[in-house]
Amino acid sequence: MTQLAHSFDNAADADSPLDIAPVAGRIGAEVRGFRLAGDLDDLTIEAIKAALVRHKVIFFRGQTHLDDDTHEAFAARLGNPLAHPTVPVAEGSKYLLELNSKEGEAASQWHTDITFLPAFPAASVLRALVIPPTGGDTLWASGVAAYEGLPPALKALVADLRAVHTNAYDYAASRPEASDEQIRRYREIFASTVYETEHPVVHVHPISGEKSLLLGNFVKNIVGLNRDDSARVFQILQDQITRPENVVRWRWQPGDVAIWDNRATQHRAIADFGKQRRHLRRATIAGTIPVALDGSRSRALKPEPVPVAALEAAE
Ligand SMILES: O=C(O)CCC(=O)C(=O)O
Ligand SMILES: [Fe+2]
Repeated sequence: MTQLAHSFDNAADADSPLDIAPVAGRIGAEVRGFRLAGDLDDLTIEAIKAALVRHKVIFFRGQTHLDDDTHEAFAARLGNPLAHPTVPVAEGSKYLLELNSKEGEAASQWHTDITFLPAFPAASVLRALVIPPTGGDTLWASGVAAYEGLPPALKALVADLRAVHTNAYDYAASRPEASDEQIRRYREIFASTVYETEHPVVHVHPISGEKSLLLGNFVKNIVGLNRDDSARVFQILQDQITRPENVVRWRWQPGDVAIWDNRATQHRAIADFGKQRRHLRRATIAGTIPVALDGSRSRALKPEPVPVAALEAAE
């Protein structure tokens, strides 16, 4: 496989058997004329995985033939499926997460999926069932392009930083528009068990070896800084990740599937669709424990601190 000149180059790989059309300059590509299924051969699966690591998020239009079973069967070909640790699975599915909006609610804060766990997901596979005629696009940002774009002084700063990620954040404060029902759902379901994990702010991608910034909405604080400094440093880095140059925006059609490399990206929905219905389902693939630039690993703080050796054994 040809090497990227550097990660800002989002060009298609000439050796890929897939028909790949990059979408934005640094992230995102459409795989054209392809039918996803649970029984794809190994070489095709390897080509999809390679495109995923290269482009960070890949899009497949027109997959209206997929149902929950074939969605799950395809996702299971990419790795070990992982159900959300606190949210019950979508009705009738084995491990899909339901994202069914009737009141305008959406995951509209920048985040990386489930980073409050040590071995947070490697990839997510999101399938659009119902999409409003206007609005409800999704954005993805490249943590790799963000890291590479940092000036040397900020690269030096982040090299040793670690951040605590948790699912127990102040939901109501971060979403003043949330309904009482949404706040209740957050407390009683999403945060029913509190998880906390300390991750490096920069980690080394386990496949590409690229360095990627790892932050997002589940970050509670940066270790060793007071609250105000933590918030300021977080914001400098978060702004770098979400710069439009590091982002791709996808206009959904029903039947579209987006697969993202959750180790190298953040994403968010755009909550501009009022009370129109918007319904998607997501499969999630288990990941490994991030490794910092100095070789150290992320570590679980809650529910119980887990010794690194036990985590390695469980990988
Ligand atoms: O609704 C969206 O566009 C994104 C939802 C999300 O965050 C996810 O599926 O992980
Ligand atoms: Fe998400």
